[in-house]
Amino acid sequence: MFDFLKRKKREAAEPVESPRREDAAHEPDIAADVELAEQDLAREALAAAPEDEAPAPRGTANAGTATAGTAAQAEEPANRGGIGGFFKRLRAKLNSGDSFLTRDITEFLPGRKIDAELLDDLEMRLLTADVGVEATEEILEDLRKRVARREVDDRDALLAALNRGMTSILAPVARPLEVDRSRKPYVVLVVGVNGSGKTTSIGKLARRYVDEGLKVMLAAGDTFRAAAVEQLQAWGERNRVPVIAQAPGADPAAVAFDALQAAKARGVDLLLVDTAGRLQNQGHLMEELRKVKRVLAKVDATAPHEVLLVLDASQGQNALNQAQVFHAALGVTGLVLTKLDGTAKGGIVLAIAKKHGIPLRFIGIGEDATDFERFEAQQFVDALLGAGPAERDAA
Ligand SMILES: Nc1nc2c(ncn2[C@@H]2O[C@H](COP(=O)(O)OP(=O)(O)O)[C@@H](O)[C@H]2O)c(=O)[nH]1
Ligand SMILES: [Mg+2]
Repeated sequence: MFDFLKRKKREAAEPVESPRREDAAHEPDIAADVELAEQDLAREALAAAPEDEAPAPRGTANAGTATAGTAAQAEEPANRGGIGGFFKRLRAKLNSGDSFLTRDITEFLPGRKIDAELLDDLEMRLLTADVGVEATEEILEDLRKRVARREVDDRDALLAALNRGMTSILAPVARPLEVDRSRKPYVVLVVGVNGSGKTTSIGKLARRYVDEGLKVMLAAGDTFRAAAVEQLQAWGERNRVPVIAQAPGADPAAVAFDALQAAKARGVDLLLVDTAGRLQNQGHLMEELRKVKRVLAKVDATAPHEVLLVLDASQGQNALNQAQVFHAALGVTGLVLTKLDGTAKGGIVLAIAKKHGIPLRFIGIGEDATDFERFEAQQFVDALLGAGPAERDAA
C-alpha cells in the first residue's frame, strides 16, 4: 500500500513539458471596467486575507484519538452522517454565534401583533444578520403584502412566510456541481483569497469524489507559499490522490499546464487546481489567475469547466466584494461558502444569492471532511430559522 503511495507520488512529480511564457498584457479580452472594479474593490476585498500560513490539515479526522492513521482513514468512506446528520450539525452550528437569526427573530415575536412596526423590526434584524438590502427588500415586500391581506396574522404564519421567502431566493442558486465524466478530466479551477478555505475544500472535494468512484488529481497552483504545496500534498496522500506540484515560486500556469497534461494522459475524471490567494503585489493576483485559466484552455479548449470561488462566510460584506472582483476577472461559475460555523453570519448566503445569482455548490461548517455538503435551499433556511421539516409543515 505504501509502495503504491510512493509510486503515485513519483509519477505525480514527473515534470511535463512547460508552457511557453506569455505576457498577460497582450490579452485584450478583458474589459476596462473590470480593471477599474478590481482596483477599487480588490484593495479592500483582498486585504481581508490573513497573512499567516494556513496549517497543514490534521492527519486524522479526530486529532488526538489513536484510532485512525493516515492510510487507514483514506480507506474508510467519508462518513457524512447522511443528510439528516449534516442538517443537525448545520442547524447547531449556524445557531451557535451571537447574532443568529432565529434567536433574534423569535425573541421579539412572542405576544406581539403582526403589524407594520413589527415588520420594520424584522427588516432591521435581517439587515443586521447580513441578509443584505436586496434580499431583505424582496422578503419584506412579500411579507407586507401578506400581512395587509391578513394572510399572515400570527407568529407561526409569519415564520412560515419568511421561510418561503428566503427559500425562493436561495432555490435558484442551489445548483449542484455536475462533474461531466465525458470530459476526462473535468477541470475545476479553485480561486479565492488566502484563508478562505480553498485547499481544505479541495481536500474535502477530493475525498467526496474518490468515494463516488472518480479518478481525481490535484494541482498545487499556490506556489507562492511553500506550506501551501505541502498542505495540498498532505490532502493528496490522505485521499491517495496524485498531486502535481513544482518547487515553491514556480509559475502556477506551468503547474496547471503540467497537471492537465498528466491528467489527460492518465484518464483522470476530475482535476482540482489550487491557486494562490495573495501575492506580493495584490494587483497581480487576478492577472496570474487569468493566465492559469488561459493556459488550461490551451491544453483543452473547454477547460476550466468550473471556476469555483471559495468565500469565507464569516467575512460578511467583504465576501460579497470578493465575489464581485473574482467574478468580473474570471467569470466565476460556482461558489463554495465556508466557515458557516462559528460566526453565525448565515444571512450572507441570501445576500450573495440575490446579488450575484452564481450557483452555490457547497457549504462548509467546519474543518473535517464531513463538515462539507452540497448546498440545499430548504435545508439551509430551516437550519437558519431553527425550523425542522416538522415545524415547517405544522406552520
Ligand atoms: N471553522 C471552519 N474552518 C474552516 C472551514 N474551511 C476551512 N477552514 C479552515 O480555514 C483555514 C484556512 O483554510 P485553507 O484551506 O488553508 O485556505 P486557503 O488559503 O484558501 O487555501 C484552515 O485552518 C482550515 O482548516 C470551515 O468550513 N469551517
Ligand atoms: Mg491554500
